[in-house]
Amino acid sequence: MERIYIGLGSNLADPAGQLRSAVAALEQLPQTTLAGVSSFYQSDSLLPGQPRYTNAVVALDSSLAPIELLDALQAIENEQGRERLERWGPRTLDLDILLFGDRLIDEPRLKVPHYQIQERAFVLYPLAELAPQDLRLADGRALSDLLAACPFVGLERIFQP
Ligand code: A4P
Ligand code: MG
Repeated sequence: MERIYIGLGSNLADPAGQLRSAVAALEQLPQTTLAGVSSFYQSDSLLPGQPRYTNAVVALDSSLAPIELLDALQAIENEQGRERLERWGPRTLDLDILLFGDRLIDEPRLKVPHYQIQERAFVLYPLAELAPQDLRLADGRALSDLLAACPFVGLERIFQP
């Protein structure tokens, strides 16, 4: 079993409902137990002209291999109506593998830790609700240092599920 953190995001078709459906789907994954769900947060899109996002982080304990998990996440995205019209386009559901145990993964389909974690308050703050305070990423960076360098700006905590 490895501890995995998944970032959830949606900015279409009832985002909070999309996130709740995704949590229910993650709970059903084989060889996997749900270990925690963060609060939900709203923030403006990184790209102008898109609806605001709702984001959250989920902790899983799983014995799935990383690519098996990625396949399962993409199946959940597709089941929830994700259409890949353009990269970075608005989406009903985005599921990103943020951290996977203490693995560093650099494959064409999968990079872990997820890129730009350090710039994204909507990832770091929900992650910090679930992770141990002394968490280090597989590349050695301390979560506490990333948080200290990424102000809680523009984030609105909407509720605790
Ligand atoms: N991929 C590589 N590494 C990973 C990983 N660790 N987890 C590959 C998941 N997938 C990974 O992703 C493209 C490809 O990345 C996948 O096929 C997979 O093999 P995608 O989900 O199809 O495309 P995308 O979501 O458009 O790209 P990406 O890079 O995930 O977009 P971002 O960076 O997530 O940006 N503003 C706010 N406030 N909140 C947001 O959540 N999200 C975005 C999307 C922009 N602005 C936002 C938010
Ligand atoms: Mg994605």
